[in-house]
Amino acid sequence: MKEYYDHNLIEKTAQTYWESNRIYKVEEYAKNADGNLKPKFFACSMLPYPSGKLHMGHVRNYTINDMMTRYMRMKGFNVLMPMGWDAFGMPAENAAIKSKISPSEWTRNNISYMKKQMLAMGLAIDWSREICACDPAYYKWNQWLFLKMLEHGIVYRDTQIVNWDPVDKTVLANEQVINGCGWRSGAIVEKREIPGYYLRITNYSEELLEDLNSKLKEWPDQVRLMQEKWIGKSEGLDFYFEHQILDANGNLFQNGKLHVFTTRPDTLMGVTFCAISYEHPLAKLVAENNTEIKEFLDHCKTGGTKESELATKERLGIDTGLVVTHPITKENITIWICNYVLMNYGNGSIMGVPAHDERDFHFAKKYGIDIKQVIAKKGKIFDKTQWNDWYKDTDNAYLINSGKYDGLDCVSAKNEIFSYISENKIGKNKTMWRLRDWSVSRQRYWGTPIPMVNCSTCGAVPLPEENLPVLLPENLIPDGSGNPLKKDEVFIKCKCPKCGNEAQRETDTMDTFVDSSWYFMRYTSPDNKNSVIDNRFNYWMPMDQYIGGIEHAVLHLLYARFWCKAMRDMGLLQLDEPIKKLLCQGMVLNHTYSRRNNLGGLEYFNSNDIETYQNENSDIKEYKLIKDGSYVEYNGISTMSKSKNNGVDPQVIIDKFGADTARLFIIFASPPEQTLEWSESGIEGAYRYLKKLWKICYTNRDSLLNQNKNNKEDIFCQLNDNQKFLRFNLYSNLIKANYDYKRVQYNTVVSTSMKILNDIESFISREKLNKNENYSMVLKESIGVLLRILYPIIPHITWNLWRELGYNLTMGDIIEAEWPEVDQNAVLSENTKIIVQVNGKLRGSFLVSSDASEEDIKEMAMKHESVLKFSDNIKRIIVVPGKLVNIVV
Ligand code: ANZ
Ligand code: ZN
Repeated sequence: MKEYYDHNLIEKTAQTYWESNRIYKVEEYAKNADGNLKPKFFACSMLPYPSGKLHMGHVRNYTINDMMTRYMRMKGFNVLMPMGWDAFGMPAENAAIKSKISPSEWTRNNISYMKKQMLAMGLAIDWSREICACDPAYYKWNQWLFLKMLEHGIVYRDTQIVNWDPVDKTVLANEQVINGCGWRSGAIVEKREIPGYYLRITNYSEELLEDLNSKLKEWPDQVRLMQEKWIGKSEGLDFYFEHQILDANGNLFQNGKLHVFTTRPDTLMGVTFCAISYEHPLAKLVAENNTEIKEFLDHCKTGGTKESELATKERLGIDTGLVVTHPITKENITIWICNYVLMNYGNGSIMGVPAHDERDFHFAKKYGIDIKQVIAKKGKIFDKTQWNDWYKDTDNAYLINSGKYDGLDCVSAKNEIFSYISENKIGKNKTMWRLRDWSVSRQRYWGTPIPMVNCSTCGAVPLPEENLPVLLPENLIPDGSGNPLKKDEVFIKCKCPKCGNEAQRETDTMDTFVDSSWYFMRYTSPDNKNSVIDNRFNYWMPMDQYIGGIEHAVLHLLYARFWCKAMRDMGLLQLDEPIKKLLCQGMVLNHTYSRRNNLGGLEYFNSNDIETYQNENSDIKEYKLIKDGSYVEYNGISTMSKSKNNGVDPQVIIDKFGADTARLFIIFASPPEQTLEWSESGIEGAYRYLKKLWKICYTNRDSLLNQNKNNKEDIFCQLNDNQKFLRFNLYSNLIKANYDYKRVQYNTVVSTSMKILNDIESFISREKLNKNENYSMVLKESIGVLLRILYPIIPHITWNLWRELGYNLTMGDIIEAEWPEVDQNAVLSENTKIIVQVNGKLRGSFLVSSDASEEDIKEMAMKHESVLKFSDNIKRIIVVPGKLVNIVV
């Protein structure tokens, strides 16, 4: 055994052993020593994008995952922790444009580097199940599932609206539209309709919503709430306003009915305008002979398609000069076209109630439309010049200015107005959903080719299954002017599967969310060439624990849920929800420093490049760049990111201190679900702890190695108080650690193990003169428990010490060692813990039997190591039986 903690050597040795013995490879239906089936546990981290190297967020995610699975393995579970690569997507294309290497080469290089880093972190991954989204062996099944879904009517073709760059003549992703302009050409981006494929996720709206509360009880509330909002069930009234508008042929336009959807029928008497979307057929009709309106519609078409962009857009509108009739008052109501009415929600048209809807309020104010208050509250005064949130409240509110409905509360008014509308057959209750079908076509190169062929006679024709996979050419280098597949003759040219004539292969590829919607299922059957999943799926699924960032709360996790349900309905599996338990780990934060440069932009600096000066006479700190002494500003703590230049490269930490230090710090610094503040001194503290652990084991190696007595029962009564006390503390702490492991409060597992090590340390120093067999036995027992509590967090050092100190001889390798049992005898309440104080200050504690006399306690306190140095100055000793001893000096 080496005298000093050599993290490099220890981690290399352990990792080499683990890899060459394929320690983490798992098989289904594994049995325990008694021949019984072990329960299974499938825990998985969200699939990383191979961007180049691991960042701290990855490291945190995988460390939590790794700790959990190592613990579960010791608890007797058959554990699967797999890993894969979300290897398709835009960044690879952007890198290719910049550095002229193919996305394939760039991606594969990154994967091999990041995999090395994962190995260096000592993750207990079953690499035999590795999945890579850009491997034909994987994406073939994307294509196969796509065709199945087409067969089952879950995939359909329709037009989609995309961002069109008129100069580069290409479709842009939302990220490529910057302030409404193309990122490369700078041209104003237009919206265009092109054909594309959709998945009918909306068929599952009701079930996706329902199951959130009935089947996902172990998901964070926050995620469930976000999904609920995203699905957006809304119950309201769908009715129409009558009108006399004629179409080009002189017939009543849409039968003289303008349909609207409202969740507030109680405000019907407050309608002062109606509004339609710029994409509404009526808008198109009026634009035909009105250039001003046509220009307005054209203007609305510019800008991105991103929802966040639409939401923050300035509210604009134009009066069409047309009117509809109010269903109750029969007054004329003007129709406006306005940019905040969405075509793909409700009817694409609304009744405007400026007094009680905030968007309508601002719109009406801007265009001088009448604002008519119809809802009032006691003690509140309505002010037309300013929006107030109570205007939209229905609680304790009542109707005014509403004729026969005056005085009714909102609920009764809703009912009354609904009765009127339904009796007159002008509308009915309706449920609207915010969720839209999932558009999966991307006009990009680096993705799964959509397995369709476009034939001039037969249209879009699916490829037969035996032609899969449609291979994506890997040698193309995009130049930024659109999808290179479009220019690849070899790829495009093919025969129509239906008529046999020359046809063109589809050049759109699939949204990369397709890859991540079901990859975790494939981990169960990764090598099956003949089917997408097999029997092994039933053994492992549903996933017991999923771990990843909250940024995936909606899209990825909703798509994954949908995908599972769709596969179920196609008869491929029998499962309603794929993921039992979800943990969203918190972000990693760090200090941020910046300065304005000459061009007025913000320039960020890494804390490594900064020196801090503390002004002696005040609290003010100053920050300077080390290289030239110039001042920078401290911006506080924020999420580690490239853009803020405040990242810490995990590799640097691993090289300098080792993976165990990095892991220990990350686990200790914060509970898994909370944010974690990076701290240099925290890293150093973790490193010191490992050195101390090593040192204590090293110094006592002889006692530990030579100790083979382990029949606790019959010698328990022979132990001295010190030994009993250590065991009492040890098992009390084990109880605490068990509790924290169960509730995934991992940071306090570390503090508990720090306490255990301190207890062991003071035990050793107290028993200096008393190193008999019992001493060694208790020491060995305690260190054995400590190593196992720590092993899931810091597997390398503990694996090594376990062997060096001979624990493996009786208990096997620590990886499969049984989780320590609490010795209930040691924590029985016949022992009482007495606290020792000197002048009221806590100095330590010891254990006495519950029936010890005051004299006994006094005597033991005097002998306590922390009191010995005061022996000569003791003035008084106060004993509170069963609690504490205070020594006054
Ligand atoms: C009148 C009204 C009065 C409304 C009031 C709200 C408050 P949720 O809850 O999200 O379903 N709306 C209907 N269709 C729309 C569309 N295509 N684009 C934009 N807005 C639309 O929202 C329903 C409400 O959003 C509807 O109720 C309608 O405005 C508006 F005091 O009708 B409301
Ligand atoms: Zn054909």
